[in-house]
Amino acid sequence: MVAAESFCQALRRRGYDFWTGVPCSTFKGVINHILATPELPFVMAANEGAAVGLAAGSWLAGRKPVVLLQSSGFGNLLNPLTSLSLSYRMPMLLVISGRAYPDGVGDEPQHRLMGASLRDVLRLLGVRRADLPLSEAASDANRDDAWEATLDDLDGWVEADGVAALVVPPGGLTGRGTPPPWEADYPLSRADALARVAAVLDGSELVVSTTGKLSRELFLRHDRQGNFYMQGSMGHARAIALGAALAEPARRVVVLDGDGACLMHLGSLSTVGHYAPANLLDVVLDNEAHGSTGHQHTTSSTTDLARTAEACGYRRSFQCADGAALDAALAACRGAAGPSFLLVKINRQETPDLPRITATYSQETTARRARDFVVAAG
Ligand SMILES: Cc1ncc(C[n+]2csc(CCOP(=O)(O)OP(=O)(O)O)c2C)c(N)n1
Ligand SMILES: [Mg+2]
Repeated sequence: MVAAESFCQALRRRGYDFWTGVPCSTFKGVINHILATPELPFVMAANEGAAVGLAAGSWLAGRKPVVLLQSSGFGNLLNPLTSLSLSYRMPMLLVISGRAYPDGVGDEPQHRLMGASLRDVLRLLGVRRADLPLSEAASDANRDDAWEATLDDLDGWVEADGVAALVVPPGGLTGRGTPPPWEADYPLSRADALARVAAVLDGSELVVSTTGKLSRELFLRHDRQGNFYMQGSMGHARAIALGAALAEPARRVVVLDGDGACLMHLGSLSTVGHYAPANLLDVVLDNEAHGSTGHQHTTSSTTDLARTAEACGYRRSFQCADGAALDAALAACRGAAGPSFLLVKINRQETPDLPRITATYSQETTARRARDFVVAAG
């Protein structure tokens, strides 16, 4: 284990002065440490590909960038990595949390393919990779030397205008788990908001829920065959719901998204607005944070997602900051032609020990039971 503070200082000593990325729950400590340290200015990117763009831009302006990401975010990063940083030789250091790495074993199933492929993909691309060396013995005198030597090797590659990647196993970086304080607060929790939405459904809807704690909360309290719990593919719940809504116009489809996920692939709001399925209800539970990874802020506090949806062509759009407003908006959407958009401001209260859906349903089962619900009942 390497302390977040020592790790960040070691990068600063080597001249890294532009930090960007997207959080991972196993990086909670290090990202929260960075966010709480003014000498480590961090730009929260909408997605990992955008983080590579930010890093490249900072290099154009004379900086030495580092990008933090989860291994599952590597897919988002692949295009700008290959066609920008590697082809233009724009150096940067990637710090990747290795989920189900390196053998694709353990962790949640959605991490396994990327976990098993990451080493080979990095090698094929010519990215210099090293794994953060971990010592079992906390008292191992050589521990510090080992990881500092690893950093030196990767840094040499970056200094030669290459892209280098440090892969960190879960628990490899530790730090303060608390995010910076949050000024805003709202009466509804994620669980409260879900209960109010669930209360107005008539049981015929296909419900597509986003990755992370939202799906786990829905599973705990409102499990039903018509729920498609997405774990992974962050930011694509809306596209999945749109595909279903367009393919089966007679069926009401509800998407339950988070602010971080909505922002990650914001373009899908425009696709919904353009194709305007009357049978789509789009609900974003907005805690202004990546709640599932430790409440690091998103950029939703300065983006009016309700007006964005309206501007994209949604037929109606509401912003709800409490239970009464949410109930009124849900009532206004009932029976009305969509697409309708509900932005629900929620607080950061979390249900402890949420169950993992995969402990009950395999991902294959989750997908097929939802499909059977739509197709058989259709
Ligand atoms: C491509 C990708 N990058 C990062 C993650 C890690 N991750 C899982 S959930 C999550 C936060 C989601 O935030 P939001 O959509 O606002 O939902 P909340 O957790 O706040 O309910 C992140 C960053 C991921 N699963 N996939
Ligand atoms: Mg959120």
